[in-house]
Amino acid sequence: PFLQNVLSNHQFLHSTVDTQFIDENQNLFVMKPVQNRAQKLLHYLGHVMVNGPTTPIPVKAKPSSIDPVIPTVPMGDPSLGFRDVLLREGPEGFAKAVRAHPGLLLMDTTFRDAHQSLLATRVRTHDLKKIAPYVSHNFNNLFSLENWGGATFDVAMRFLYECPWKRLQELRTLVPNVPFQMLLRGANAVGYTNYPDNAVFKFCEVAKENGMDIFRVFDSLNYLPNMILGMEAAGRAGGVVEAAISYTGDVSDPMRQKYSLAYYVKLTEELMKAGTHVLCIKDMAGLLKPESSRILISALRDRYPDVPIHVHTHDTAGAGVAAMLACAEAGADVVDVAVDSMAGMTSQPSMGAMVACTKGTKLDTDHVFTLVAKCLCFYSKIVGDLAQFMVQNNLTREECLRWLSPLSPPHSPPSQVLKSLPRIEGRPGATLPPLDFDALEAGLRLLHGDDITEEDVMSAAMYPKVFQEYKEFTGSFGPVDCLSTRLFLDGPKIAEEFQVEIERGKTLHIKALAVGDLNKTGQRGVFFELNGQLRSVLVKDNV
Ligand code: 3PY
Ligand code: ZN
Repeated sequence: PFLQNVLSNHQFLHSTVDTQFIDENQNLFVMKPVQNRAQKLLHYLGHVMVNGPTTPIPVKAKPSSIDPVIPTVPMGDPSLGFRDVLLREGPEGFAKAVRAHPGLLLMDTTFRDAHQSLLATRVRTHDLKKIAPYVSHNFNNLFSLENWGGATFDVAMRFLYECPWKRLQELRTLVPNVPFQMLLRGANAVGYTNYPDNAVFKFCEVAKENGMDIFRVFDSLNYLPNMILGMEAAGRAGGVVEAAISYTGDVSDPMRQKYSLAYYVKLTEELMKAGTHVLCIKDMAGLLKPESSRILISALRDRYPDVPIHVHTHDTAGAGVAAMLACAEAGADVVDVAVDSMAGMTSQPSMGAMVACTKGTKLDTDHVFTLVAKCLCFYSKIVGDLAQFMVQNNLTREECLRWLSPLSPPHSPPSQVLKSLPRIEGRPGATLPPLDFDALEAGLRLLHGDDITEEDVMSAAMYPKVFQEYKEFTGSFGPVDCLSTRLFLDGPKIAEEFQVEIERGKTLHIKALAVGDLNKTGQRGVFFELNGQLRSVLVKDNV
């Protein structure tokens, strides 16, 4: 905190004081961690035992006390998959192999969009790692496994206090054979804002180095300059470029002309010119019906016989399986599904249903139904940000509509949306000065010490404040990503004994002993046994 105060001090920043001493003695600012990892984790557990979960859980559901049963995998390497084709033949060869594949291919969204849609992106790396070997061994014929991008990057740091890059690295080691796929928000990369172009290019480069293969690039308004920037960044990094058209309207309704078939055909033409390896239709609102699917996909298939077509939908209205079957029959090569326990509603259609519906037909996915059904047994809840906002603020539908109406074009001119905010002509990133990665890294080293990596620099470039808070949190509470999800959310019960592996071969044996009475300063002592020795931490009671 002292250092932050110095670095945000106006006089300090604007050099109206003599800071030469600081320039010459920067080592004074490299703070050594005051506690070791074990003590920090005890501090975390004590904090949860006294004050409850550190990450907001939108419903009052408690994590199950029954540990999930993890299906076993055979010894040895998993069978070859499409990633082996990609590594051998590059993005163009991969696209050809996908087109040449006889049956329907699937992308499994369980590790990203499914839990983003159903569980507010709260599935932790700890749990993903447990099921990853099973996926690698039994789902080796997937087109890809979507496991990154979208909100996962932000939420990993903001709410789960874990490093999104480490998730990617660890899953890559566990799943060497299935291509990894991510969602890239065009020029907004994995954030909610505009970044200088070099930040987007660097981001894709580092993502590729860490094991990402396929970049689904979209812009929610289909703004071509933003999409093309993201496509260039993914392509230059050596990734498979999958340009995604955001679908809205209804191409089967001749009365709806704004987003007509002609609109999608024209956009596809631009994306093909920009050199996409794979074309995606991204039906993020679950609007595709069997008839609109047939019209759209067969029109694109006729015009572009060589490009793989990949379709993404959400099962919000319950028509997902019917629509995806129609897409596949009309010539789509790949559709998105999630494992059955994480499918349906606002998530993707069920993998089991697609596997069963295509079995024995020319679209056979070649997946074994019983193996699909065995996957994941996570806890479940639905969170819609808007629904939550309405409930928290006690808003009726009418009040909410009144509140939203100045924001919804075309009823209002843009001035009501922008108010007094500055206006930018053209693509915002084009006029932003390049990001100085060296200066950013130097600043991070000053604040957080020398173990700042290239990946950390990218996290800070995307989410400066979230990264800062994540480093502060883990600086005080240690590697909480090593804790099981029940311990992370709920802490241990008194007298519970458990192990925490903080690194390969280094395991802490912990027993929770007692929570003490409130003292005069509003704190409680929490007592543990750590590797056979008594330890205590003092925790402020916030309740
Ligand atoms: C995201 O940007 O996170 C999405 O899932 C968009 O559909
Ligand atoms: Zn989606």
